[in-house]
Formats: sequence, structure tokens, C-alpha cells
Amino acid sequence: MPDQALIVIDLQNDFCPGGALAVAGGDDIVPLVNEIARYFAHVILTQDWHPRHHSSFASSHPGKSPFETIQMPYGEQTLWPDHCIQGSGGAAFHPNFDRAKAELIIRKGFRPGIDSYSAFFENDHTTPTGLGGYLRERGIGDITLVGLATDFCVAYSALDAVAQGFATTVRLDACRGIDLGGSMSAMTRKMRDAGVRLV
Ligand code: VGL
Ligand code: ZN
Repeated sequence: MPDQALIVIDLQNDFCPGGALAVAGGDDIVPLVNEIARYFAHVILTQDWHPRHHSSFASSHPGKSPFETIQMPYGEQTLWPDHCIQGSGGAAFHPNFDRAKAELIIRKGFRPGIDSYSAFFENDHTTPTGLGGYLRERGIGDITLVGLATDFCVAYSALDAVAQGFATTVRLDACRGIDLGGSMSAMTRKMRDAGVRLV
């Protein structure tokens, strides 16, 4: 039985109501995530962590608006409102999220020219964050994902995790989504087809 880890994706103020890229009900999951974390020996967090003027921000592209897409050297990129600026209150974890137990915080999206939805690889699908190596070296082969947003950072993390051979579960009741142009159903289907266990 491989060791198991809970990975909490981007449970940050900017993804909660009142934040710059608020996910409906994003803060509703906080008590449940706190409860789930009590049952895991290993808890790992990700933190979306962008420099000002990040290339994923619509404000960095004259004439573009949030939620439009552009072509980047690594492929299509959705443009977002400015969010999770390094060191800002919006980038901080939700205040009621009990993260004392977390043994690792993976920051992502800090390279100005590339976004990073997945906890494992940036959006070029080749630049690693180091999480895969960390888990393998620690003997952790089974992961459960919770957090924000279901259809972006949680889904991309889950797809990369199964592709790397981790037994992967997503607790949908402890996630909330953005749902952009049908992305919730599309990404849920992709995860299921890839062998992610959705519970
Ligand atoms: C996320 C859009 C932009 C997420 C992060 O955490 O799902 N989505 N940055
Ligand atoms: Zn982001």
C-alpha cells in the first residue's frame, strides 16, 4: 500500500467570494477540507503565485478582456483578471483554512511568460514543478485532490497525476469550479476517461 497524500489546490482568497477571480462557493469547502486533512498523514498545498503583469493576465495584453483566449508559444491560454499577485492578500490562503499540517507548499505560475494550472507541470506540459519527484522520493503513490478550481487547476493536476502513474482521486464535494464555456462537464469527463477516481 503506497503512502497517501492530500493535495489542496489553490485555496486562496482570490478564488473565494470577494476575490479577484472568485469561484462561486469557493469558501464553502474550507471546513470540509480541514476535516479531510485530519485523515491524511501527508498534506501538500499549492499556491498560485504570479508576478505583476503576468502573461496570463488580460491586463498584460492591450485590447484583451478577461476570459478571452490567446495563442501563446506553448498553445492556447485563457486570460484572467489580475489575481494571486505574489505577497498580496489575494494570494494568501483562506484565513479559516487550517494549513498547520502542510509539509510542502508548491508555488506555481511565477514565471512571467508561462501559466501553470497543474501542480505537476506548467502549461507547456514540460516544465516540472518538482512535485512528481517529491512524491516519488517520499514513496507516496496515492493522492487525493481537493480545492479550486475543479475545472482548471484541480483537473489539470489530476490529469498529470494519473499520466505519471499516481493513483488519483478527486473529492468533488471538496472542490468548486469556474465553469467557463462548459469547462466543468468537459474536464470532469476528461478526468473520468483518464482514470481519475471521482468521488
Ligand atoms: C486557476 C485560473 C488561473 C486555478 C489559477 O487555481 O484553477 N485558474 N489561475
Ligand atoms: Zn493563476
